Amino acid sequence: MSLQEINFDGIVGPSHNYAGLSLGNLASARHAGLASQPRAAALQGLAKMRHNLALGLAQGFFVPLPRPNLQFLAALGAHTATDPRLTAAAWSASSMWTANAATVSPAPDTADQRCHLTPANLVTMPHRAQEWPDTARQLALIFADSAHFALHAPVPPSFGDEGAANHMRLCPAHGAPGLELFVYGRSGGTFPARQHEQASRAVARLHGLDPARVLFIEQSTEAIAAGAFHNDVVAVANERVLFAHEQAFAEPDATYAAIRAAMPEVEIVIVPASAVSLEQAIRSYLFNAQLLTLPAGEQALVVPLEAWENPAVRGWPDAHLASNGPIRRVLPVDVRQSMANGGGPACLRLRVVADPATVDPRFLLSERRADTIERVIAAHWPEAIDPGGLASASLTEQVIAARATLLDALDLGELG
Ligand code: SUG
Repeated sequence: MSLQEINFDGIVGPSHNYAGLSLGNLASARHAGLASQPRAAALQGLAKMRHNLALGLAQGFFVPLPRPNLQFLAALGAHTATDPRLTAAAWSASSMWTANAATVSPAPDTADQRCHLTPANLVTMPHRAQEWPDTARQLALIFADSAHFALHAPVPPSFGDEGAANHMRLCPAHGAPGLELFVYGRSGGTFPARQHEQASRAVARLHGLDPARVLFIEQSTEAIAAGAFHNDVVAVANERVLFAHEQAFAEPDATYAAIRAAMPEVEIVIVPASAVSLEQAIRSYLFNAQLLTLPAGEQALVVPLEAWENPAVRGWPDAHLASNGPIRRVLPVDVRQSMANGGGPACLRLRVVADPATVDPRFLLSERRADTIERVIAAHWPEAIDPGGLASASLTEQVIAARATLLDALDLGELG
């Protein structure tokens, strides 16, 4: 049994568009109404997956959910011409951000030594709340092996749960028992706090975690007000390393002390606001990075180009690399189409620690499977979508057919 981290990225769906649906997500608001490029978006996402595969890392994927979601509109007594916001919600390709698909507790952390997954209910935003039933169907296929995986129902509303985006895990090595950190927000600020403390506590209980190996941490209200709608916009963890902005947590000193008490070998890398302001961190998504352990054992930070090319932000990685800190490589990737909707490299992936042999192999990426996916995207994904034209019959037909072609090419007809 060889446990390793597998990153499951969401393939960007053919209906990817900029409708400005997410209050508190500044990039989504800034790009509202602009034309999107679904084909380029999906190819960028695939290139990121290939990049990580080439580093020697295990890579999986989730396929896009069915869009437009006509059942969602029907349940509201609506149709595509009722209200442009509802239409945009039914068309949203937001399931690409699989960090919000579920919370995952690897087997070494749980009472029954199985990997536990709870799909996120995403109740704060209507366009996201429609995701979980189809996400749960996909999880049930990928992680069908019940000797190794336990799948839960989502936490009931009204306790908002946004999944792994508000969950971090520190451990000596992926396959060893870890310390799980659940970050929640307190409501009442300018923007919605999407992760409810009770949702985090429910997930920890349902997953059978040892209370001594779990911390519940409040996100700082200033981070949420500045546009950190998820904790993964200001912090990321991998094995022994926690990489966070100085203003990520409500009570930073108490938080670091509690982490150190539970895991003395932790290396906490804090970026001070004097080096990168909260505003610059959120605009560049420096922290919405994949912190990965490369096969040789060193840690690499996969950052969006926006962070790498921003002179005000770039000084920090340059100084850290020169200081021989725990992050040894910084690798930029181009996911601009996703970034324009507030989704960076970390949002696009769900981390699962498992033996790849226990996962449905149809969802694991190889160069060959990547070629198949790329061919389908290049031939069938729309080149551009104007959010004003979402309901057109020809676009609807194209988007439905594109997904069906992908499922067919991947032998995943049962998700049709
Ligand atoms: O929920 N954007 C997503 C971005 C999610 C990023 N995920 C993580 N940080 N893990 C969101 O706000 C934009 C939709 C629109 O405006 O059309 C959107 O849903």
